[in-house]
Amino acid sequence: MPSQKSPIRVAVTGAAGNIGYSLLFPIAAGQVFGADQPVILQLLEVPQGVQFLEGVKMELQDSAFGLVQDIICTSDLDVAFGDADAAFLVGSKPRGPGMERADLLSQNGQIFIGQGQAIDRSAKEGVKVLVVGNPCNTNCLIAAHQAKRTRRANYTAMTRLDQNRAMAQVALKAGVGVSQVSRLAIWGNHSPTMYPDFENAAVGGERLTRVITDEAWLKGDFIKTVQQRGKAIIEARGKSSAASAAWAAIDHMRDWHRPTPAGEWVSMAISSDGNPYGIPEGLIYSFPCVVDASGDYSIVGGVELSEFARGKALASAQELIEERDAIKDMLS
Ligand code: NAX
Repeated sequence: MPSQKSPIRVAVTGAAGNIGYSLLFPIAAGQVFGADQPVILQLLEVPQGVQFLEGVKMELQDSAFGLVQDIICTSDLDVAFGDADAAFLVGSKPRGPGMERADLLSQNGQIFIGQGQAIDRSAKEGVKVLVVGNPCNTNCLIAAHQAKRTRRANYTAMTRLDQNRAMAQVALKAGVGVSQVSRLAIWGNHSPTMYPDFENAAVGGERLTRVITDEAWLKGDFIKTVQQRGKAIIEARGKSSAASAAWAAIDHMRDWHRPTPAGEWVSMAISSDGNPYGIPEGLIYSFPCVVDASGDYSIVGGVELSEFARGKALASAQELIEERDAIKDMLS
């Protein structure tokens, strides 16, 4: 029987790219917004990408998804973000040969100024924005800076892939299923400085550090493996993570639309303003969060950070301050 709900509009940028290809089908199948929630897909590409996008649209049509009411392929920002309820900002410029990090920040910054302005002009006031395109925390900061009408707190960046990677490593080490691992939050930037907080995590409801007592592994190889996982995948596969990144985006957005189950946390990179942990303000920084029944997130309070953890959390904040300094003209 067709769903009685009215459709929501979901914008996806960079939709013809690798992550886009893995992301669109689960959205269309109801795995993000619910099995009874119809969707209108509003897909954005650069003009030279629209032709490929038309091919993706044909495949989406051929999948005969009952929930998909329309598929719009465009390179017009206001069409893509028009009345959007949710936006996945995946498209960005990859780092080219000889390109400095500062060039990457500034070239992507320009994209996210334009997209931020278009979202603020055209999307729904409460649009939920997830920035995936790298450097995602700072791209998100730039886009959020344009939010005058839309809700600035709803501009978030993705560290869920880092959380999922950390959970998988812990599960492998402990010899348990990944569903046994909880409260493993990522602090900081989506970059090799981020910190997976194993000290507050649990395995099978027990403190992780009681289950995995190999402290040298936790403080050494574990953190390093999670921080360097993206690079390891490029080396092994010859291409960057795509399906796992898409699934992390699905997890992030799905978990932002439902109350977080008791005892679980979700990592979300959000505004650091007013955070209770002394992380410098004015950044998009990943914290352990929970989502309430209205679909609003908040930072988990009362998490104890050891001196080791605090050092790592602040080092990642320092990197974000440097990224922000590099694009400060875009925030004026
Ligand atoms: P691809 O290069 O396969 O696809 C990107 C797509 O974006 C291309 O089709 C391109 O035409 C399009 N695009 C570029 N600029 C655009 C613009 N201004 N407007 C609309 N579309 C635009 O990259 P893919 O593997 O899909 O990765 C996308 C982004 O995700 C990259 O920035 C990547 O670094 C980032 N990642 C972020 C992760 C995270 O955890 N936050 C992990 C995975 C991934 O590395």
